[in-house]
Amino acid sequence: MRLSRASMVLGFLLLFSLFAFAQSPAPLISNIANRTTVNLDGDWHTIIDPYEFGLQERFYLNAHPANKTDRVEYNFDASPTLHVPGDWNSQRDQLLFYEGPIWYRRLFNYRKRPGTRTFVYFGAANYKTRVYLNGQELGEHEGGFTGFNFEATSILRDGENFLVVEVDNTRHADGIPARNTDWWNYGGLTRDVFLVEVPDVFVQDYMIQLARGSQNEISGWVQLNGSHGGDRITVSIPEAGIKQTLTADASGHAEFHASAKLDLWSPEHPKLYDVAIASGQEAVHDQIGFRSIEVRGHELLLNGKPKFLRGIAMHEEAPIRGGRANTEKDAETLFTWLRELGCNYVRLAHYPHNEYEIRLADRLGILVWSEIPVYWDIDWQNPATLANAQAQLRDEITRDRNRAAVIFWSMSNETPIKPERTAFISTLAQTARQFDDTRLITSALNRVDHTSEYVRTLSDPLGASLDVLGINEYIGWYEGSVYDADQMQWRSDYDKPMIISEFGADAPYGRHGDKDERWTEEYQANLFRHQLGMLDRIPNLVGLSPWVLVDFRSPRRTLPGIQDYYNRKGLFSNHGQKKQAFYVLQKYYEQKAGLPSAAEKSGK
Ligand code: GCB
Repeated sequence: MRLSRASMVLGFLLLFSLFAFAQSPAPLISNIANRTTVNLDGDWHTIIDPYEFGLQERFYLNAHPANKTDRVEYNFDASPTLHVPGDWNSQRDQLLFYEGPIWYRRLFNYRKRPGTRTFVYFGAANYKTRVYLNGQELGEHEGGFTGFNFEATSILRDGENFLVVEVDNTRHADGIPARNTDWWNYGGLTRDVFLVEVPDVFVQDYMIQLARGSQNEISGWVQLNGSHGGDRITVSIPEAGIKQTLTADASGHAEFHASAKLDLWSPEHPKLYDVAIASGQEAVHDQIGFRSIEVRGHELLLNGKPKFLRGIAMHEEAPIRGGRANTEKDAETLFTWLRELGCNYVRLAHYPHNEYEIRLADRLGILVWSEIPVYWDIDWQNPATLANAQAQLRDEITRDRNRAAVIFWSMSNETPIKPERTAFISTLAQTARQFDDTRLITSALNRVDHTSEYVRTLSDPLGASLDVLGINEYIGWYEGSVYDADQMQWRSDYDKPMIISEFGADAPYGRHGDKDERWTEEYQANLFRHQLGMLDRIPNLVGLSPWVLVDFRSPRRTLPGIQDYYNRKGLFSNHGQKKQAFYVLQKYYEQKAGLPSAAEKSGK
């Protein structure tokens, strides 16, 4: 068959339009937990598509053969299910290492209500996602750890609807993260899926926080969706005696300022106020804490007073059952363990964690470092990669900027020093400050100068763009000996607070030996003792988050009998057993908090 030039051009244009005009998600709706929703979690039928036939075969049509001669080579009804929310790797043995697309389908009944708009909301899907409703594309999304939503109002119908979602966890050199990390590349619809029902004009998002540096002035804004201006919005915080009526401008935006004597949120007293944002028929409720977080020289001030962060780093991995953590119960288990350790702070590595964790941190009074997965080396010079990182940052901040627990936005982890990287991350820092000027900006750095054998100096130019400096160091594990820590001095070119954001050693639970034998609990505990001694001599130190709360899965950790695809630097094993180093750190934190030690309490 010969194609005419015109039809080739047309074909090309059609193809181009498919890629160029794929819909982006609608602006993210915040506070999903307190909206009217229909939960679409459960067992979804799935088709694995390693050779990427799904698009060509139009899986999104959920088609059935129209007659006996018709060729339809796929069948969702006859295909196995995967549970949503959930990664696929830990649900089916044959998918443990799978990287590629899997298509999901969910049928649901719906009854449309007049005056209501409906969005399909995904808490997260790793990594690229295409969403189709009743055979029509709603749009696509990139990034594995942030929420996204599409408006579905005009495509939804009364009665049965079908939602088809392609999720592809292929790693990409220009992705965020890029191809190489130290965690499992869990694919799938890893967080809850909802339909969200809102009025025609609705409260899409808001920020209600203390103004930067203030302890009694609340300031913020409300953003309506569907407004042409003039809508009235009432913000009330009854317990603080605040009730204000605002008027939306032509873009649906309204600013808010109020002074009040507030009972401030802190780890010791995690006070949350009921806040209501009402407009038209809608009233969105939230529970919001108010606290200030600032830097003065190299001090970190919470509510105006110096604060020391007794922390731990953790991945979003479910304890005991394994796989991605994605329920309230998972969050409760992890936070119970870190509280038992004596923490008032957690580094949520290396990507935005689910909202259950952040909400729980707010209720329990655990301060949070939240991070986007700009990890190791990425495609620094690619504008699309920067736009992707900025979008992930925007959606992370949109979801969590009303949570008092979150004090740090972290831009990156262990990135190599080079001009294009410093420019990239500095741009991200600016972006973060535009979205939220009340929190502090940080990054975990690990390139330091060896000024002399026992002097390390932080002079990374990125330090200039940060409020707080995170340092990952592995003295005694990846570098030198455990005992080097006894003499090590730390300096910084910046008069800024410093956090040791990682140190650690691998030890499978129950593996014993003497304190100088690698891969033993004794080695890990000994390393912690020497590290903690060193940390006490760092003048700018405002906290630490050793690596890591729980052993976690990683495909690069293959050592048989020891790692077996787990990074073993946890203080807990993945089955929840405490290693010796747990008790070393627990004791240190008791001293830091001025508490009697467990041994003193029991009178031993
Ligand atoms: C690091 C990384 C972390 C790794 C850890 C390790 O520096 O930030 O993601 O898992 O070291 O165990 O090597």
